[in-house]
Amino acid sequence: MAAFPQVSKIAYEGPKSKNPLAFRHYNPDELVEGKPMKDHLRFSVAYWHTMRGTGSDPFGPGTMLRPWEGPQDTVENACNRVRVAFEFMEKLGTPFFCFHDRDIAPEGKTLAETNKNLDAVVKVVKEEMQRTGIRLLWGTANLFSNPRYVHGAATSPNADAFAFAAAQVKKALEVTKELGGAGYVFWGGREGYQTLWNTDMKRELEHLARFMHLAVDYAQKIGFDGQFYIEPKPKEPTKHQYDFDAANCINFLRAYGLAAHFKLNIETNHATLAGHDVEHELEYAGHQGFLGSVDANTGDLLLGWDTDQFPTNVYLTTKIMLAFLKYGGFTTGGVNFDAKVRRESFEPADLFYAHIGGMDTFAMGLKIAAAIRADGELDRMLRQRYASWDSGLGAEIEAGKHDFESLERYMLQKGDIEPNASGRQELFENVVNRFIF
Ligand code: XUL
Ligand code: CO
Repeated sequence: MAAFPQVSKIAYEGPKSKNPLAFRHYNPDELVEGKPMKDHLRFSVAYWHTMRGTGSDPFGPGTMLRPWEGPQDTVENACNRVRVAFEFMEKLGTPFFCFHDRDIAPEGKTLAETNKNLDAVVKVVKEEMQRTGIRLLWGTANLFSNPRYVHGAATSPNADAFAFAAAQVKKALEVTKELGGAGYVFWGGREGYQTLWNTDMKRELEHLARFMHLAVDYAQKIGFDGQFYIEPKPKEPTKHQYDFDAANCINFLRAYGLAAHFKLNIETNHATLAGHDVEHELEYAGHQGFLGSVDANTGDLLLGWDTDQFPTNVYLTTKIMLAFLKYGGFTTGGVNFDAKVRRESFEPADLFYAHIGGMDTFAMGLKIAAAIRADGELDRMLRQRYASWDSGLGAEIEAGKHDFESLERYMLQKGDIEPNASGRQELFENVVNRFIF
C-alpha cells in the first residue's frame, strides 16, 4: 500500500505555479552551462532525518506522524520503511540517497546479529534501487549513538571501542560497495573532547589517522573505489571536535599521509558553527583540491547549535553553486539534504514541502550562479583588483624572480607604494543583486 497516496510525481510547473506539490525552478532536464540541472545538483535524501527523524528534542518526545511505522523497530518494519523511503524519493525525483548503517536496520544483541539484520534490509534496499534507478551518493557508519562510543570511537581511550568501530566500518564499506555507493563519509561523531585534563590529544589523533588508513586499506582490498570524505564540524556533540573545519581537516589529512584518499563533505550549518560562512569553507577546500560534496541545510543565526533546517535562502544556494561551478562541479559528490523538518511540522506532507523548497532554492541558486558567470562583470571586477600582479613587479614576484633584497632595492628607489584603490564592497554586492530575480 502506498504511504503517500495523495501525492503523485512532483512535476516542474514553472515560476508562476502556486501548486505546493510542484517545482517552480527545479527542471531536471533543463540545461545550465550545457549540462542538465539534475547532473549539476545530484540531489540526495538523508535517510536519518527524513525516514528516522522523530522530532524529539531535549524538552519533549517525538511528534512525527509516520503511519507506516510499526510499534517496534523490527527487521520487517525496517524493510517496510525502505519501501516507503523509495516511494518518497521516486515521487520527489531525487536521484540519490545517503544513510548510516544504523538508520536502515536495527541493532541486534551482538555484532553478528546486527550484521545479519543489516544484510536483510540491504537486500530490500538493493531491490528498491534496481526498481527505481535511485543511487547511493554515500554510505557511512553511525559511530556515535550507541553508549559504547561514549568516549569516542577511533579516538576512544578504550581500545575495544576502536576495534568495534573498525568492525562496523568494515561492514559499512562492504554494504556501500554492494550498493554501488559513489562515496563514503566520515563525520567525526564523538571524536573530540570535553576537557584536555583527561585527554591525550596527540595519541587520539594518531589513532584517528590509523583508523582512516585501515579504512583506505580495506577499501582497496575489497575493490571499493568510491570517494572517501571527511565532514568537518567544530563542536556538538563534544565541546571540541577534532575535524573542526576545512583547513583543520586538510592539515590532518596531509600530516598523516591521507590527502590522496580523501575529499571534504562541507555542511552549511557546520561552517557557521565554526565561525565561517559556508562559502569560506567551499573556497578553502576548492582551491586546495579537496572539494567533494555538500550537506545542504542551514542554521539559525539566533541559535547556537546545529538546527539542520532546509535551505530556503537564495543567496546561500547561489554562493554554494558558484563555488561548485568554479571548481568544475560535482564528480562523485552531490547536494545531500542533511536537513530535518521542524518538530512542529509533523505531517508526512511536510517532508515533501521541505524537500521541494530546498530543491527549488538550489535550482534558483544554480541558475543565478550561471547567470553571474555568463555576464562576467563580477569576475572582471575581481580580476581588476589584482591587476598589479598581472605585469611588472607583481608578475615578477609570482614568477619567483625576487627576494627581500631586490624588493628592498625596488622600494628604496620608488619611495612609497602606488596609491591603493577602493575595495568597492558595496558595488560588488550591488552587482550580485542584479542577478537575484
Ligand atoms: C551531524 C551530521 C551527520 C553526518 C553523517 O551533524 O551532519 O549526520 O552528515 O554522519
Ligand atoms: Co552532515
